[in-house]
Amino acid sequence: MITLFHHPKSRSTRFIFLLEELEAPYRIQRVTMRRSDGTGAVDPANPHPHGKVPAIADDGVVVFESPAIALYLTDRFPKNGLGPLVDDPARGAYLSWLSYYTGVLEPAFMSKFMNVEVPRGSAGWVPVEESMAAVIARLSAGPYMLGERFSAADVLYGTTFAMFLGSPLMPKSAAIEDYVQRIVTRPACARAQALDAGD
Ligand SMILES: N[C@@H](CCC(=O)N[C@@H](CS)C(=O)NCC(=O)O)C(=O)O
Repeated sequence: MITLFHHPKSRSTRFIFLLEELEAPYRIQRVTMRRSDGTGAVDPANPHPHGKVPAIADDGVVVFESPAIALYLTDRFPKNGLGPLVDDPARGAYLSWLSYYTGVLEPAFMSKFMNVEVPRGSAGWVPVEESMAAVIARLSAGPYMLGERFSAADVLYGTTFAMFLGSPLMPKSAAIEDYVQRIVTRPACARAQALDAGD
């Protein structure tokens, strides 16, 4: 049984979406967290080393950081094919785009938000316009990050883009708008929204 350490309307909401897609056995444990307005506090029940969400526990095995959690869950619950397994040729793209999500895409958005120029050649990420161009190129080859196949990577990318649509941080793109529609109209996403605050 998976325990999801969750705070409403945060990065952990998308893991309710993923767990619903996987049809995995899980329970939600609501935790407090520090908020950007200075309110809130780390919850001692949360096993994440910085008190962030998401984190999961699987019969005592703790996993934190979104790409690691996505990979762990899709390996652990393969029934619905939400992540290519180790012998699948699509595994390489899957690992790459999962890692890219927190290694490049999120820092790219954060740099723009903070109005900080990305130091080329030393930073491990790139400006958001360059990052989004790579994602859009990827999506021109198929409806999902892995081409024809919906995966946990789309849960991360689709929910993030849904949040940034219309924001000045986000380059305008019809391809991204269409992609967001494909992801957020999935029944599991609606179930996650309903479960988000009222578990
Ligand atoms: N790199 C982490 C980021 C997690 C994260 O920053 N989550 C926010 C909520 S959306 C949080 O827990 N903030 C509270 C804090 O920073 O203490 C991941 O992708 O899982």
